Amino acid sequence: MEAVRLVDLQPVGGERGSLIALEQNTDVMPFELKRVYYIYDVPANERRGFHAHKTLEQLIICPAGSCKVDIRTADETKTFVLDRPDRGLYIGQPVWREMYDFTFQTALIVYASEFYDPDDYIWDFDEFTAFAKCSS
Ligand code: T46
Repeated sequence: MEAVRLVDLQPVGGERGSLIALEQNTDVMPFELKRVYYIYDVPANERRGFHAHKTLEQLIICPAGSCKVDIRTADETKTFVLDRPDRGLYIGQPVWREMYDFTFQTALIVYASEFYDPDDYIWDFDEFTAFAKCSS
């Protein structure tokens, strides 16, 4: 499975609006869910992320507004635009991520495979590059 991929989410829709349900251990969320957090009120010129994880897998969804996510793996650099509630970004590892260009009232919801653990973070880009080479 690719370390980073866009996933289409299936809305249940109709005249009353739309609903998307997510379940753990499925194609869209291929891990056991341990944590959910969300990010909002991000100033337009702010950039977040700038780290990788050693073990964490995540599914990131932008149900309102939009932002960009730059992704670096051992062999590629890619920019994803998250601007639809029915599309998510799966991020495994080793993946360096940076989020930016948040529009007004953007919210990002993140489903994570692990509890919060500061020791799982890699903040140094050179350390990430070495880690990514070892992992590939
Ligand atoms: C990621 C991207 C997409 C907690 O106390 N618990 C948590 O579960 C998280 C995620 C963060 N925090 C604290 C740690 C910091 O004091 O919240 C503060 C902001 O966290 P951070 O600077 O890591 O936020 P982002 O937006 O740069 O990164 C976050 C996640 O940390 C990261 O895993 O992949 O969102």
